[in-house]
Formats: sequence, C-alpha cells, structure tokens
Amino acid sequence: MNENITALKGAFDTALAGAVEISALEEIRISYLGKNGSVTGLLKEMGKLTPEEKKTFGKEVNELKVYVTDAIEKKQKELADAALNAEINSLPTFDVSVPCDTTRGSFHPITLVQRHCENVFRTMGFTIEDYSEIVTDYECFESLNIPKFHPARDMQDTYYLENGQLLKSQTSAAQNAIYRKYAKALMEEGKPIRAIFPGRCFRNENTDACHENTFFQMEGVMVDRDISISNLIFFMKTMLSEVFQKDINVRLRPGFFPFVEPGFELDISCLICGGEGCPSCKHSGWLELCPCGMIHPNVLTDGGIDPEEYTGFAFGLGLTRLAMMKYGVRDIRDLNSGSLSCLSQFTEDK
Ligand code: FA5
Repeated sequence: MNENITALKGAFDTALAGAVEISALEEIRISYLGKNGSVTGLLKEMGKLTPEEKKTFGKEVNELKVYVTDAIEKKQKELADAALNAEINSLPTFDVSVPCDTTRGSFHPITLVQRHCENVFRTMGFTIEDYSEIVTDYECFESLNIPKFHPARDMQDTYYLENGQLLKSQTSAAQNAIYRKYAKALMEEGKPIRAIFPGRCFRNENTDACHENTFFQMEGVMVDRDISISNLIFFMKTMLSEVFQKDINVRLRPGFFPFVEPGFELDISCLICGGEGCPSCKHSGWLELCPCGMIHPNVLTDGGIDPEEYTGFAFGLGLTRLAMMKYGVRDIRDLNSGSLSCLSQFTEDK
C-alpha cells in the first residue's frame, strides 16, 4: 500500500478511537472526506502519476474512502447506543421486585402514556386513528417515497407473511390511508387534516435495554394551506410539556427520512438537568426524542393531495421510549415482560 495512504489510515484510526462525542465524528468526516479533506487531497495527487500508477493508487484511495465511511458509521451507532444507555441508566428508576397488589388491575405504562398523548392532541382538534398491524409493502414503503431496493429499507427490516404482506415497521405506514380518507374534505370543504395514529410496530432487531422487536410509536400529521415548521414546533412543544408536566424546550436538527423534506430529529431539553448539561445528556443539555419533518410532495401526491396547494408536517414519536423516560424504566424488555408485579406499579395516572 502507498506510504501516504498507510499513514493517513493510521492517523484516521487514532482520531476515530479518540472520539467520544457524535459531534466529533462530523469533524473527523469533514477533515478526511470533505472537499478539502485529506482523502480527497490524495485524489488531487493523481495528476502527477503514470497511468499504471494511477490504477493502483486510485483503487487504494477508494478503498480508504470506503473504510473511513464505514468506520465512521459504525462508531456513530456505537456512540448513539452508548448515549441512549447512559440516558436510561441515569433516570430515576422503579424497583421491579417491590411486592404490590396484583389483585387490582392496572393499565400498562405504554397505554397510560398513549392515552395522555391522545388527550392532549384531542384538545388540539386531532382525530385519533386506528390502523392494522399487517400492511402492504406499498403502505409501509412505496407510498412513503421508499421504492424497492432503497437503502432506507435496511434500517427497518421486519417480518414478512407468505402472501407478501408485512408487520408494519413504522406507524408512517398509515399515512397514505389517512390522506386518502380526508383528502376530499380538505380540498373541497377546506377542513385541515389533523390526525394521530398510535400503533404497535415490529422490526427484526437484536434486542437490548433500549431496543425491542415489538414497540409502540405514535404518528401525527397535519395538512392544510400554509402549514410550516413553526406549526410543527408548536404542537410538539405543547404535547411534550403536557406529558412531562413541565415546560419543555425543543430544538430541531437535520435528519433524513425519504418521506419528509426537510426532515429533522427533534430534541428536548434534558429532563434530568433542565438543559444545564449532565452525564445523561452528555453535557449537551438535549435529548433526542422524535423524528419529524415537512411531508414530501410525492407522499402528498400519492395520498391524493395537491402539494402545490397544501403543505403539512409529520412526526413519529417513540411511545415506548417516552414511557421509559416518564416512568424511569431502564430496560425496555420489562415493558413486554408480562410481569404483573412490575407492570402494576404504574397506577397513579389511572
Ligand atoms: C421512524 O420510524 C419514522 N417513521 C419516524 C418519522 C415519522 C419521521 C414521520 C419523519 C416523519 P425511526 O426509525 O427513527 O423513525 O423510529 C422512530 C422512533 O421509534 C425512535 O426514535 C424510537 O423512539 C422508536 N424506535 C425505533 N426502533 C425501535 C426499537 N427497536 N425499539 C424501541 N423503540 C424503537
């Protein structure tokens, strides 16, 4: 291998090993793969080489590029998982072994959080929609601007039935049906679409303290004339402040989902330190909670809505994760454990 390439690879490995924050990864990515980055710089040297040398050198630089890209992606996932674990571990917790009165029935914590969210959105004029758990490929992916073989499908491998249907991997799978249900009222009578649709989702996942193969999300959409990101921020802020019973600050960061443009990750100010910075928010003052964005024109069109006239926002809240944060449940698997002595502790909101 070319000496410069070997040296660069070594320097990259050292830099990556020293990165403890996701924000540092972006800096590393730019310094190696950016327009003026070191790997890109190597390509500029190609002009000085003979055609034969170019062939080997070009191949080695490309291999380095792939190596750097993959290694950053892997580290990003590692750091995100570690951050989530730290966040959950630092929450006030409940004791799964406390003996309690199991003769009285109680609601499941996810049901409690779901109903709380539903009540808040109901007061803001949203309808609550139900949707099936078995859906088609069109509903779960194609209608959401995710054609066959789109890389976004890799993140949401799920369980397939022999007839080609699948267990929905995201509540977004109901979006198309909701738009079709209300498109006429929107366009002919001027009634805005305001709907939330909570539901069980399934993914082929390795389970750990914060990932399950079966979990709940709650999707929300609003479509009307002149809907903007400000509306999205307002509704999310109101709902979260109600659920956590305190004023919650939110911020948006760019995020990619093929069915929204622009897409965001919505963060809330850390509930532990109030935004001052603590170990559970990695001293940033923010926690990642809910992906969202402005509905992509292709998705509106597929739903029978004219994107030239109407705009809208969509969000996909992780309800299971919200329940964990609200009740201090450190291991997601406790929620699916079926242990009455554990689950019947959550009775205060009944
Ligand atoms: C989605 O599923 C998008 N449909 C959300 C969306 C809707 C984006 C509308 C834009 C507009 P994501 O894969 O990040 O995005 O999942 C959303 C939330 O579901 C996560 O933040 C997390 O809280 C929860 N979630 C995802 N996978 C799991 C899992 N395996 N176990 C528990 N919760 C999960």
